[in-house]
Formats: sequence, structure tokens, C-alpha cells
Amino acid sequence: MISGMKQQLRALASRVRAARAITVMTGAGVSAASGVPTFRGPEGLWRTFRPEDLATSEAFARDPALVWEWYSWRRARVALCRPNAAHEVLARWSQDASRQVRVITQNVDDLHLRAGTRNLIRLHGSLWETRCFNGCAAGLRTWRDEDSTPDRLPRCPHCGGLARPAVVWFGESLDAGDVEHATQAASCDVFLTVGTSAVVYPAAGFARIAQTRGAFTAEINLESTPASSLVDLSILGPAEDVLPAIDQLLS
Ligand code: BV8
Ligand code: ZN
Repeated sequence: MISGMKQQLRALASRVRAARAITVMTGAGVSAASGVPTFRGPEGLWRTFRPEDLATSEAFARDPALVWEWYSWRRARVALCRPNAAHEVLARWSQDASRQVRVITQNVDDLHLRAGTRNLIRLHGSLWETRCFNGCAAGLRTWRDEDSTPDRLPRCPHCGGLARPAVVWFGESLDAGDVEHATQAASCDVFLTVGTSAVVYPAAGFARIAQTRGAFTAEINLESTPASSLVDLSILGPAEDVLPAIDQLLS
């Protein structure tokens, strides 16, 4: 194991420099410096709210107004946030035509998109999209919905039934196309897992898939996670500092 922050940064920068294909898996920690609350941890959303009360289809069926209230609150909060230095570095890397940089995110805040990231896979959907809760044929597609203060429950324009946030809740399958793209992206030279507690599957499994396919794997997080003992290099530090530091070592 490489010790000493400077040596770790240099080691990762040299891997990144040599790589032709890089895949980055991001989680809530990447958006923390933008002011978006994380889920787990001392200030996390799951301290105040129980996931099973808010992030399952059973919760929505039981109390759609409560679930919409939570998502509207999150929309309003994220609308005030801006991409930070971590999003910006990843966006720049993804725009480099000389190699393939793919970003897989568990975040629903769209800050990677707003930073201009290309080749983005949004595994858990978007806070800003809505779809039919009944699953009517026409309402299977999502539609953009920026309203963060709805005065009544959003409805499906096709069947008139309730509309729901187009995010992936616990117990729900991820979009098959997204999973396929993420599985393809796990074939890379360097796989980075950044700002995620690495406990939610299938997202947390892609680092191991990448490693078994021969990728160099590294983690950037404020603290150790279940991924730390798996990866080749674990850097303990804030993503908004570590990614710009690596980026600077590349030039
Ligand atoms: C599914 C809704 C098939 C969107 C979310 C295999 C093993 C065990 C369990 C399972 C398994 N396979 C499936 C499961 C069940 C379940 C699961 O994983 N459960 C776990 C928790 C035990 N998975 C599912 O249900 C998935 N579906 O597998 O479908 C299926 C179908 C039917 C029946 C069974 C299976 C669906 C998962 C989707 C969950 N959706 N939310 C929303 O409203 O946002 S959860 C959610 O967690 C968020 O979406 C978030 O994206 C995700 C992951 O969280 P993180 O991003 O990692 O955030 P967290 O707060 O945890 O961590 C932040 C980290 O950042 C911390 O480590 C912190 O130290 C660090 N940090 C903080 N600041 C910084 C920083 N790091 C760097 N810099 C900083 N500045
Ligand atoms: Zn409908």
C-alpha cells in the first residue's frame, strides 16, 4: 500500500495519465461541497428520514404527498447549488477526445450534467424527472419537471394517474440500458470510486467487476468504506481537493 498523501496523488496521477479508458463512479460525497446533503453520515438525510418511509414505491403508495414533499424540498435545495471543483475536473476529463472517460453516478442532483460531463450514466435517475406511477404505456417515458413547489400532486398527462419522481427506489430495478452501459464502462484501465459509501447495490459492485477485468482501482473518500480494502489505492480526502490536485499533476 502506498502511504503519504503526496505519493498517493502522484501514483494515481501517473495511472490516470497512462490510461486510455477511465471510469469514475460517483456518490453523494462528490456533491457535498456544493451543499447537497449526503444520505449516510452525521449530517446525512437518513439521520432524519427513514429510507423505507420515503424512497420505496410502498412509501409512495401509502403517502404520495409526504414523498412529494421530500422530493420537492430536495429539488428546491439542489436548485440553489452549483457544481464544485470535483464535478468540473470530471467534466473536463470527459470532454477530452484523446481518450475515453465515462462517469457513472448514483447522484440524482444532475450537477455532473450541469458541469458539462459527457458519457454520463445516471444509475438512479434524476431529481428533475417525473414519470407515471401507474406505469401506463405512454407514461413509461420520463418528463422534465422543475416544479419544486407543487400546490397539488403531479399527475400523468396520459392517464391522469399519480406521477412519481423518476428516481430508482430501494427494491426497484435499475434501467436495463444504464446497467448495460455501466457494465461496459467497467472495462477500463483505471476505475475510480469517489464520494460513495459503497453500500448500495448494484452500484457498489462495479469496482470489483472492473478489478476482475484488470483495471487499476482507486477510491477517494473522506473515510474508509467497504470498497477501501478492495481497491488498489485508497485516498482519504475531499473529492473537491483531491481531483483538482490529480488534475494539476497531469499537466
Ligand atoms: C436493485 C433513491 C434489483 C433516489 C436510493 C446486493 C447486496 C445487498 C443488497 C442488495 C443487493 N442488491 C440489491 C440490494 C438491495 C438494495 C441495496 O443495495 N441495499 C443496501 C443498502 C443494503 N438495492 C436496491 O434496491 C437497488 N435495486 O438492486 O434492483 C432488485 C429488485 C427487486 C428486489 C431486489 C433487487 C436500487 C438501489 C437504489 C437506491 N436509491 N435513493 C434518491 O432519492 O436519491 S439510495 C441512495 O443511496 C441514493 O440514491 C444514493 O445515490 C445511494 C448511494 O449513496 P451514496 O451516494 O454512496 O451516499 P452516502 O451518503 O451513503 O455516502 C456519501 C459518502 O461520501 C460517504 O462515504 C462520505 O464519507 C463521503 N463524503 C462526504 N463528503 C465527501 C465525501 N467523500 C469525498 N469528498 C467529500 N467532500
Ligand atoms: Zn400514466
